Amino acid sequence: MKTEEFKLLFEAKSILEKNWREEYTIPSPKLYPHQWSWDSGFISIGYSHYDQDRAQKEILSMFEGQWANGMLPHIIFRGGKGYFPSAEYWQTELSEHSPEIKTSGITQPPVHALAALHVYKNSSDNEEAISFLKKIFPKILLFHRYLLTKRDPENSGMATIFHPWESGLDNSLRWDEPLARIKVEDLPQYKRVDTENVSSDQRPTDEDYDRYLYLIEVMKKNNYDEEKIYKVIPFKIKDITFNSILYAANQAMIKIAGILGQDSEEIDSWVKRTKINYFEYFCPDASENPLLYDYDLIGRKRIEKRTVASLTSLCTDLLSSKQAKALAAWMKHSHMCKEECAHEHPVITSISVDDIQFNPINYWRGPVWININWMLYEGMKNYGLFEDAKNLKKSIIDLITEHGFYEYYNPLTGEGLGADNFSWTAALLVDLISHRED
Ligand code: 9WN
Repeated sequence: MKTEEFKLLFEAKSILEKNWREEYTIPSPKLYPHQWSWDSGFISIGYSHYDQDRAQKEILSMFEGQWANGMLPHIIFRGGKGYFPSAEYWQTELSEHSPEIKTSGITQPPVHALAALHVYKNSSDNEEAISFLKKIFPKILLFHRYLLTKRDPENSGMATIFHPWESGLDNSLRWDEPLARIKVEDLPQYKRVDTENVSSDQRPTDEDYDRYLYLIEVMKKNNYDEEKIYKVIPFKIKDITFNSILYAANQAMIKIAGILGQDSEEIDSWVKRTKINYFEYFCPDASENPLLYDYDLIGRKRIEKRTVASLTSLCTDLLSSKQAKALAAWMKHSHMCKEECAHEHPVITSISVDDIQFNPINYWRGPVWININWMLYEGMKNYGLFEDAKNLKKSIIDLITEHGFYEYYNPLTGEGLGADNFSWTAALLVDLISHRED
């Protein structure tokens, strides 16, 4: 390992060490003082390269928040100060399914099976890893069953999200139109704290926050009962990224079932269902336009916004190699702002750089996010695009080397934005540096 890489690895591990809290990791001390669901998945992948015990604990502790109906909440409130909406705001005791431990009432992309498989593959103690898989497998199974039943009354093989925060890409352009439909009524007074920590031009607008909270109010009024929520909530999306991850996670679950010698019939049937309907929902005419878009169940149409979400189907094995190549070409043309960049970082932006709404500093509306770049790097390898994957990996590492471990980055200057000492940036860097196969 080169000295520079060694230093970077040391820094990444120190950030994870600072953010570690005995059995889980906070995303960042500044903005996010609790445990977040998909963050935990990414973080455990980092640990899996040098601390198997922590990697296992990270995922297992996240499932302490699992609801009796299988729902895995997006936050477990762990007592940290300074985050809103707080546990008191969510009032999850309104649901008969919520656990003793305080959580939010919505979910996030199901990356955990993928993470668990990484943990197993990178483990030094195989016996421990098998015992970990035995514990985690039934919990993830319950979560996926929840997503493909309670969140999929259409039986499509694709889960529906009820809130932009469930997508993990909170204020993406994709949600502008569905959110604009919402008439916010009777919203209790509240005070944002995120903009006390991070400049408001890097965060969602107040109007968006009103809508985010209004959606929570609708869920509370319906006691977090999915059947009732389905009938009344004004935001119902089959999200392309969420469902591409879910499909890949189900395939990881089939592998885990194989390792444990368990039956995978139910998971096989989910995968089959997704295969049948995926293109119908997201891209009915792939030969005309290779981009895949979310499906808005209320607007009854695809949300045709040119964002990085359209590329995340590279995480599945559902594309033909022609489609995968077309996506990769579009990615280069549209998402890597090489020429305008002060620093030459052809990493992938969250919004197409030629979109009129491209904003280099606002959250999911332009900046570069490391978890998404990492997923696309993995996705390119799925389709044999090794040269592209190798270049992307180098660019991610260069960006972090030059600008540090941030939540997101300005693609025009490379400047780090949002929270600093960000855990998944550190963890995925560890994973990238530790990969030897390319
Ligand atoms: C709301 C923790 C989370 C990530 C999300 C990211 C951001 C929260 C917020 O931070 O969302 O969940 O308050 O902005 O959008 O992907 O999991 O890192």
